[in-house]
Amino acid sequence: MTGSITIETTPEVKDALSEGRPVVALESTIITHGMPWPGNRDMALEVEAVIRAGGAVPATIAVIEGRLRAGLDADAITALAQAKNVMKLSRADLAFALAERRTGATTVAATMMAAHMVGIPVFATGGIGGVHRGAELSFDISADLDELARTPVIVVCAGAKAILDIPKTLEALETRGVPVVAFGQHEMPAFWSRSSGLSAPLRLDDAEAIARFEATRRALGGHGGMLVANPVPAEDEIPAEVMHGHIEAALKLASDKDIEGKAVTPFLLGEILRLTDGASLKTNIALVLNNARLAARIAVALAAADTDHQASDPSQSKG
Ligand code: PSU
Ligand code: MN
Repeated sequence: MTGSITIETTPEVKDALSEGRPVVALESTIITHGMPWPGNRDMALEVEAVIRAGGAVPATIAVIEGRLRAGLDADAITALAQAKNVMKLSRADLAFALAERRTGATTVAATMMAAHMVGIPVFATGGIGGVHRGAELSFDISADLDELARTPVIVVCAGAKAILDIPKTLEALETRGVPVVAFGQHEMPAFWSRSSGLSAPLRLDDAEAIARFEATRRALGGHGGMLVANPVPAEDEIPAEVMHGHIEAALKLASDKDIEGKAVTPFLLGEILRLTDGASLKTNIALVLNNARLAARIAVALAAADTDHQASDPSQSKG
């Protein structure tokens, strides 16, 4: 039995894609498992507004009652933000949710899959999954890393959270051939903080340069994704020294409570929210908005480059 999955798009997303206009994909796990209600809904709607203001069309990806959707309207986002028992979907279980008619939020990995299927080249999020601390014993390495290796979508994040092992995450990305580009600074940002103490493998300073790099990767062939690490704005950051203690406390509690598997990241985020008295959420929202702004600029630059390319090469024209 073979077949193809239909991705349901809103008319806005469908028109933009068919006309080659810029579109930015957004994940939904950050809504259902990353932030509490109602801040999660406010964040999701604000992110979409920022992308529109940047001249691109937002497409939030999720599985709603067994249907894979790219583009959710405000009512659908609000419903998802309050829904209970939403699955957290990665590559391993995206098809399960479709087959079993479940509702699920897509992680970075599953969002990349859907974005690529529908033809969206860039995606904005907060943080990616990575190599967890103690992974040498737990084997807890996010499927996001393998997805970045295989699926050609640019993921704009604010770096890897310091709840992860950032050096090991960078090593794993390098092994998988994933370029990691810090935006506007040499240092790898660490999500709530602008600095991680580690230098990023690559640095670029504007969206056009990222689009040129991507075009060259495509021309070279056989590439997967790219990770753009965009530091949180200085006025919104929580310095690494302040986060350090909270992260250690959250990790200890997770270990005492034997939190495992998919539950680890949501547990740590919730604990850090509590330990910072809500400050981590404010920073989280600010960095996602900042990433959405950059992703829109990259989408605009990519669309302009495609148009130029078609104009100069008649064989590439859509006629
Ligand atoms: N980082 C955040 N918020 C999130 C996530 C990461 O700050 O909500 C989510 C993303 O969807 C990411 C996923 O893809 O967690 C990684 O989960 P895991 O480590 O279980 O692969
Ligand atoms: Mn994991």
